Parts: sequence; structure tokens; C-alpha cells
Amino acid sequence: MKRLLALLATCATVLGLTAAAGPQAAAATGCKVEYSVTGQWAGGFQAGVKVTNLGTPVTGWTLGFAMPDAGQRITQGWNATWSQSGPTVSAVGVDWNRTLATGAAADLGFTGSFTGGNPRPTAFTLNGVACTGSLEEPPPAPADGTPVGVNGQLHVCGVHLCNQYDRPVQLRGMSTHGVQWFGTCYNAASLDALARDWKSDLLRIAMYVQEDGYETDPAGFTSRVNGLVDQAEARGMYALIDFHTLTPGDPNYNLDRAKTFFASVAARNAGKKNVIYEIANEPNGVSWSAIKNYAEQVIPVIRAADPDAVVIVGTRGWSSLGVSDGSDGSEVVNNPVNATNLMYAFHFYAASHKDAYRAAVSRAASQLPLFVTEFGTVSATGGGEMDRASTTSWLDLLDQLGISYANWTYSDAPESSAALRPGTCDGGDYSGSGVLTESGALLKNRISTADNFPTG
Ligand code: IDC
Repeated sequence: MKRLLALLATCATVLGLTAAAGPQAAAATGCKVEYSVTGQWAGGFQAGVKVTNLGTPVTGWTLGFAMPDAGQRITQGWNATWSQSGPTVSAVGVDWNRTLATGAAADLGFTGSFTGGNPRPTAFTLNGVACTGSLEEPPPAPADGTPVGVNGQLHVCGVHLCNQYDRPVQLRGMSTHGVQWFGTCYNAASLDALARDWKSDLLRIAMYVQEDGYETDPAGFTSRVNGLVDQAEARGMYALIDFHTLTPGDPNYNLDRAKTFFASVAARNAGKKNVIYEIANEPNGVSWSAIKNYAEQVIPVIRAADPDAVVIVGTRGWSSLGVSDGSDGSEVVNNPVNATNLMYAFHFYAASHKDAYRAAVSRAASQLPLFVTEFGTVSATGGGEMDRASTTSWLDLLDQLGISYANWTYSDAPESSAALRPGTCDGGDYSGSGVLTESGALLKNRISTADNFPTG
């Protein structure tokens, strides 16, 4: 019994129960877990887990935690659907507790076996957010007037992106750099600056699949993406979930990963209005029919979980509508993806892609719903001189056609495409006049002008 009491005390400290007991002056983010061992016997134990949602309301949740080692097994669980892989445990909310308002709690429990050591789980997370139970600054409430607040759930109407009033809208915003490299750039201060100073309508979340990305830690990258979706939502911005395939260029190489990833993020984010799915960043060295085949396998996975979200598919030749491979948008017009509520990605780098590409976009725009999910003001390497004249021509054209866009990148990468000066993300200031590069200053000027979204 002594051992049991000691264990309970340790859990209380580790899980931050004392911190959470204070007065809640303001809404908090995150979650609190109260874990207690309710019985123990040779080789087995029973535990209760009470998880309180301290963040925005959730519909559908997954509680994650880690057993001390893979020898400790959940043998039976209740009030959730339980699974375990190695030491990693997941409990998914069931019909009667899947909706958790702010401050609401779910009571779960399980019996477990253990083969030695202390059967105390650690690292509790709710939908990927660590359950530290501590009170943090409240995320700014999405007041009326935010892009998501005004436009609500988007859909494709004709060749346009339309809002809840069935009126065409143009979203203007920024893309992250690879979150595996520049994760420190995406925090409360930087996202506040993006939403409030830049008045960005969207955050594209670039999740590389290779290059130390998703394939190295699927669960970890999935929860990072989900965390950024929440951060965007809290600020009234749309979140473009970019499955950033690049090398190899055939998206079918990542087909199984794409299905797993999108099944998970679509289920988790189905209730949100701010999510758009981009299923393949830049197909290259691959035919349009192979891309189309990939899309027709991934889209149903998304629709099964999140039926009403807009999906964007990359196009041939690094999302150039085939132009960089000597083709053009007619190959898509003549053989479209068999899906509704779908848009096609077009990418450009202003110093590399000029009149011929602009002409191809102008032609395609009357026949295909286009979304410029990535572009740079510089050369296709992401570096070199900024081309102000070409960038201005491009942005004027996109404004005229009402095509939405995201600029590469909202980061402090040491390359001219980055909007923030190197070192910015080491500090806390994202708003000062000194933090922007030449490209960042141009983009902020363009993006921060009034949207005038139609509401009637
Ligand atoms: C570049 C980054 C660079 C990084 C490289 C790695 O800017 O820091 O080392 O990726 O692959 C794209 C891609 C995008 C590229 C960008 C610039 O979608 O991943 O980012 N670019 O080269 N298409 C055209 C240009």
C-alpha cells in the first residue's frame, strides 16, 4: 500500500495536478490528466484516467500516452477504443464522450499487465497536445471578421473557391517552410503576427514526407500538423495541410503513407471549418494519368472521414499544370480527376517562370479551379535575387482572376524566398520593422490589404 500511495503522489506531481487546481481566470489551452492506480496485484494493475480538455472544444479526440516499456500492456480498457503499439497507447473517444467542451472531462480506465518496473505511464497528449495541465495564455478568440469567421466552410463552385454564402473568395497567405527544419518559427507570437499584422487568410503547413519528414515519425508529424491546424483555427485562419512530396516526384511512391496520414488528419479535423487538404505538393517526372490515379485513391480516404472539405491536387511538372514538361492545363481539362470539390495546384517562382506560365494560367483559369498553393518571389531554387516586376505581374494576375495563394516561406531560412530575416525565430519579435526580408516586406504589403469577403 505504501508503494501505491507513493506512486499516486508521484503521478500528481508529474502530471501537474497542483498547477491545474488554481483559479482559472482565463480560458486555457491544452489538457489535464488525472491518473490514478486503483488496484494492483502481482503482474497487473488497474488505473483510472480522467482527461480534461482545457483547450477549444473538440469533437473527436485521441488520448495518447507512453508506457514505460513495451512489456507493459493494456489488457482491457473502457470508455474509449484502446490500442497499443510498442509502448505507445492510444485511446480514442467513443460516441458518448467524443465531444468535449472546454473544461469538460472524460473518465477512462484500463487494466494492464506489467513485467517489472513501475507501471506509470507518461507523456499524456490530447489530440497531440501535451497534457501539462498548466494554464497558458488563451488563444485569441476568432472574433467576427476573421477569414474563417466570415467565410466559414469553403467549397468549390465552378472554377472558384466559394464561401458559406456561395460567393467566390480569394485567400492570400503564407506557407511554412519544412516543419521538420523550421518548427521553432511557428509559435504563438509568430502566428499572432501572421494573423494580426499580416492579416493572412491562411497558413499552409508544409509537411515534407521525405528529407527527415513524415516518413521518419508518422505519429509525431501528424500531431505537429494537427497542432498547427488548431493554432490557425484559434486565429481565424484557414490551414492548408500540405503533404509535401518532392523527391521522389511520383506521388504513388508515398501512396500508402498518404492514405494513412490523410485518414488520420481528416478524421481528427472533420468538424473544423478551416481545413483544406493538399494531397501532393509537386509531382515531377511522372505522367498526369499517374497523378490522377493517385488522387483517385487518396481523395476517397479523405471524403470518408471529412466529406465536405476542399481537396487540392498537385499537377505535372512541379505543379506547373504540365507547362514545365512542355504541356499545359489542357491535359487536365481533357482528363480531370474523378472527384468533386477539388482544385488543382499551380506553383511558380517569379524569377524563373514568366510570361509563358502566366499565359497558361490565364487560359486554364476559365476551365479549372486553380489554387496557387506555393510560389516564390525568387528563382525556383528558393534563392537568388527577388524579381519584383515578375512577382507584381503574377500577383496582379492572381488578384484579377481571384486565385488564392500562399507564399514560400514564412520562415527565417537563410535564402531569399524567406520572409523573415535569419535569426528571427531565435527571438520573440515577429512584428518589428527589422524582421522582414525584401520578399517578406513585399508579401506583407500585398497580403495585409483588406479582403472585403462577400457576405451576401
Ligand atoms: C526548398 C527550400 C530549401 C530546401 C529544399 C529541400 O527552400 O531550403 O533545402 O526545398 O528540398 C519547391 C518546393 C520546395 C522548395 C522550393 C524552393 O515545393 O520544397 O523548397 N521550391 O526550391 N518547388 C519549387 C521551388
